Amino acid sequence: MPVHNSDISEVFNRTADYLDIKGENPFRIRAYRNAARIIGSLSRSVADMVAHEEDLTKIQGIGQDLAGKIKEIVKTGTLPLLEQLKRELSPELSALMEIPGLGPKRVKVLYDEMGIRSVDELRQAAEEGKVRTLPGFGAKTESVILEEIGKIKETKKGGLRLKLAVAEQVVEPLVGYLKKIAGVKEIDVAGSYRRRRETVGDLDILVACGQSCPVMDKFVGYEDVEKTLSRGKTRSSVVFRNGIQVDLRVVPEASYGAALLYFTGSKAHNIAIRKIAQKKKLKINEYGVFRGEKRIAGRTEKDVYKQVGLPWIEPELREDRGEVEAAQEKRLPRLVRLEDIRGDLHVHTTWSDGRSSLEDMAEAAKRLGYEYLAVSDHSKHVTVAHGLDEKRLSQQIKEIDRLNGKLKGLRLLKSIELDILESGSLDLPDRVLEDLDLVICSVHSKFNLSREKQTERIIRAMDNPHVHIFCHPTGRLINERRPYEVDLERVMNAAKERGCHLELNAHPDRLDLDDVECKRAKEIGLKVAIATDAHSLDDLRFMRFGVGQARRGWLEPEDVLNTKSWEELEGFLKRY
Ligand code: DGT
Ligand code: CA
Ligand code: CA
Ligand code: ZN
Repeated sequence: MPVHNSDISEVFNRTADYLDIKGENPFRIRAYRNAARIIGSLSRSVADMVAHEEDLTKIQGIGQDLAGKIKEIVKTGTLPLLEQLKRELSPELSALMEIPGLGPKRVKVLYDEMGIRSVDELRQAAEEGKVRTLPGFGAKTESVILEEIGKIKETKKGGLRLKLAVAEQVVEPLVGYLKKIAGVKEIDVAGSYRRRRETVGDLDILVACGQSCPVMDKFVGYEDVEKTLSRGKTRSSVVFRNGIQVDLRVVPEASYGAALLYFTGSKAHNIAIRKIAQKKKLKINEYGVFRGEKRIAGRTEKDVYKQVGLPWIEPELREDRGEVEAAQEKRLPRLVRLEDIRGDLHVHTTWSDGRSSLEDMAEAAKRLGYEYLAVSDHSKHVTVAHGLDEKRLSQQIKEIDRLNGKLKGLRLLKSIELDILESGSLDLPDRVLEDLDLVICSVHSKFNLSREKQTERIIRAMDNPHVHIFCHPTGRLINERRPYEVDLERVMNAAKERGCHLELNAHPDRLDLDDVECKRAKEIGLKVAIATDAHSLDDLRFMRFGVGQARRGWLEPEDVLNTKSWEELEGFLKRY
């Protein structure tokens, strides 16, 4: 059974966590964390590379030793070291570390001081008021822990939602495999996946094929399938080994469009469409549009929409957030597309914590057809990322000038990702910012300020007339870290007043701003920069996730800064 990159990364991270709790050598721990990060952000399947006997050491940052461990994980799904650590300490420490606010450091204290080895033991100790007595905990932390334990129970009930990028890694090979089966005429992944939601609950695949097509047998026999939940002629459900449920439905060609519309959803959109159909005395379902007994549409989505008097609606809009009314009034947006994007405005290189060189990043951007690429390494306050001080920044500027002299067709923009300090001041002086084409800034620490203080801090940063873009505006990490407390509407209005812009960070773990916030930014009249925050060549391809989220937020090319040519963009970067 193939192992996904995210599984490998998880094994490395777990191993690092356990070593941390055991109090092992920090360098050894860091090596595992680096490996997790590198594998987690690769766009190629490592299991595939192993299957093709490719040399893993050609992956940047992977040496002989790690290559051997990766092969071990691909083969067995785990590492002997991790299994031994689990036996030695407790297999349930992983679950403890997943509680927000409880990293390996705190779990170590719980384990060392009180011998807590599982979530249940922790809950009991917290309920008895014992946790607050531990060094670095306190009554507040104790009550937060109890609250979070309650939430785990709730989300477990609702089931795990997979990040879109992870779902993509699972579903693309599956679709490739199903497509090749003789008799398959059409295939689409419907549901939330097609609507490009940031996470998906399950995957809904739709196939049109003739009689006696073996697609169902091949589907349940697919190598990634761990369990078959149900199996029928027209519908089967299976669970993949990473826990995701995949439904396959087979429909006749004449109903394909109606079924695609139905299973793409959202449910709220479907209900809104059905209401319109009913007013026209039509019946609509997954088989077609019917007047009495007669099917009058069903072959394509477009036919179905047409019969209810609507133009085709882009899947990303189908959330019943005004798209049906907009369609009726012929004012649907012309959503931004990946091809509209002319450059990336936030990337890192080996000058700070990126894993690819400046020159390699430039070449990769050229291959993507970009006209410009902003080199925005971290500034000095972010020491863990080797942030640049004044001196190194001016060295980098010289290097960019040199490269710009020889790169044809791509312009490297001189940029920096400033760290916003707790006070709202920035960590490099104004005189160095004057030499840059683009200044972006973000919050990397002190996530727990009050809403008022966090909002003030960010607005104060934008008071600096050199700042152009405020990045990953809520700081959230999908499924991992909630947004910090901030009055985003105030931040947006302040940005607007100052001629600043907001980023939609396209990293699939962030997608920050989210869809609803993008729409709000547009309504306020702000422009959004869709940028990848790439730390490697492969990461540059995260742009597609950002574009998906922007489309869900109704953004059109004119709402997005990096659909403009550099000449136009330069105009937009003038502060008021
Ligand atoms: P997910 O899987 O939670 O990320 O979200 P979806 O949207 O993929 O939802 P899912 O998998 O439960 O169902 C796929 C689509 O099927 C859904 O978007 C709309 C349609 N659908 C499911 N149940 C109903 C229903 O009760 N009524 C209507 N009108 N449509 C439904
Ligand atoms: Ca679904
Ligand atoms: Ca489903
Ligand atoms: Zn960054």
